[in-house]
Amino acid sequence: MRFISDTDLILNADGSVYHLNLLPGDIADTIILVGDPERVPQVSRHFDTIDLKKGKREFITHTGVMRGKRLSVVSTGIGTDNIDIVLNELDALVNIDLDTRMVKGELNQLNLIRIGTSGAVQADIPIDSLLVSSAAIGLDSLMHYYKRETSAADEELLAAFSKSLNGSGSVLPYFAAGSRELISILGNGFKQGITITAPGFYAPQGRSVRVASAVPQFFEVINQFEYKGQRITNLEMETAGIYGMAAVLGHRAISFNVILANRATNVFSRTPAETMERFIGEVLDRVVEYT
Ligand code: R1P
Repeated sequence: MRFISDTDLILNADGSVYHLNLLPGDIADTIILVGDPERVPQVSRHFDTIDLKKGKREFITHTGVMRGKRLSVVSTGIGTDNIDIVLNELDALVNIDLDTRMVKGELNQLNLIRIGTSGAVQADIPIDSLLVSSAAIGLDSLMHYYKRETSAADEELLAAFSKSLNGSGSVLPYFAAGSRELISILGNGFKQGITITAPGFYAPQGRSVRVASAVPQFFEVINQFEYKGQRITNLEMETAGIYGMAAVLGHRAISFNVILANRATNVFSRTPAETMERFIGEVLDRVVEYT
């Protein structure tokens, strides 16, 4: 077994992982991931007890118990660069002996459940609805840095998408699927589709404010792309990283997208806070019952 050096995995003076500031016993094996740190107390106020509150930078963690089920909620901030940090450090907490710096013999598997906001790209996806990412296409570069296996079918879809988006090609996308098991259990009954994970909010999601986009065909391609009956449903900034990293590390992940905007109809929710509150409750009910 390989020894993990002090700089490959940095620990704080108290032995906690560097960015999350957490010790191994601090997290449950079912973890809700949210982008906004202010969403952490919104989730944990549904717990019957909150036993731990820790944080550093944008990474806030609350751990507690809801109807007998131990749960953690962790904020990731925005983007897949943060997802790289959060998933590696959560994994280290359960799969590396932080005293000996050796990988543990058995894999400890986490359930990672994202509840995030997102914009729909199809006119028929209602505002204030919940959508499950069956898979995601990453337009960021995170998963290009990890050795991973992808299926021929996923590669075919990716090649078709890449051809439509790029033509000559400056964006190198990757494909990452969620946990089939979690999606069939927790996502049952919700609309599903392929999510695009973007490396930014404005031009990388086809928005033009003051500077012209270098990829003017972006929105049209995403809206019209279809491959063997599958289409792209929404845009956000973490899911492909969560699905890709969960798969390489051996964890199970599902991403719930609270649809607050529809980019095809240019409409934004009038009740974003209420909508988020409602779906946090619905997702937690399912998590407590089924995981
Ligand atoms: C952009 O406003 C942020 O909102 C979405 C995007 O993925 C990005 O993180 O998710 P959260 O609401 O979970 O942060």
